[in-house]
Amino acid sequence: MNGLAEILDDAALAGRAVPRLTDAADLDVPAAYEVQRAVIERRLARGERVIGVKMGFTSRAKMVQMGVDDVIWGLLTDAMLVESHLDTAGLIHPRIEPEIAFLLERPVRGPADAVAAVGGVAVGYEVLDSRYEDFSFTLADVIADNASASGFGHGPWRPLRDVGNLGLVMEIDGRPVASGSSAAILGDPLRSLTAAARLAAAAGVELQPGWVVLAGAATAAVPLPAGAHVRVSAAGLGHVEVTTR
Ligand code: OOG
Ligand code: MG
Repeated sequence: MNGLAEILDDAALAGRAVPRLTDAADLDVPAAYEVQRAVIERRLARGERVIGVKMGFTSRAKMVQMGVDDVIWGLLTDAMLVESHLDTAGLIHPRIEPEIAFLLERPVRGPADAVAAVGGVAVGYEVLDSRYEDFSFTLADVIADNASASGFGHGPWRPLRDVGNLGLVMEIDGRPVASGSSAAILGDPLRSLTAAARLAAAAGVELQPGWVVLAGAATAAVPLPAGAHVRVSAAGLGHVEVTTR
């Protein structure tokens, strides 16, 4: 697992794509999550901290775009949190997608704890940067690659409210590039939060107070160029912006 994790981690550090692991190795889903964990361990060894989890393929739009049809999860570290500017120079082929984010204010030991643990909800975005050539992978490949996680940001935290059907719009340089409804995320992003709690519990991970949970994109991701201004808004949650260079 460590050799495979090293391939992916080096690819991320160098900003250079690698062939899919499954082209050369037999990798099933449990083994892929072991590789993912080893990738995270390498980040932790460099001083990063886990600050949340992300869900992937919780909407049909994403499943169809990437040709994968299982919900997956990955881990977010503090180094992935984007404030208002992102340098894309070190990235391979970044994409951006709108997200709904939850902030936990209590530990979550299992799905039954999840909703009561939420301290806030926000509109967010995720920057994906698959470490694989052509952004192409199997389910096991993308799990090993920490679900393509690269960066994320969120708008102001709001008290939890019904987020089951919020209009989401993502604009680049003032032009709408993706729009949809939060209902596309498993029918309600709260279901994705509960699923995150279930997957984490099964993996022996306790979600911590202060952690962020990204529920998954409601729309397909779009290429993120340098020198762009991106704005993602969700009805009732305000907006979040990021400028790339
Ligand atoms: C994998 C990550 C999927 C989401 O929100 O569905 C994801 C990818 O599309 O490269 O983050
Ligand atoms: Mg995502």
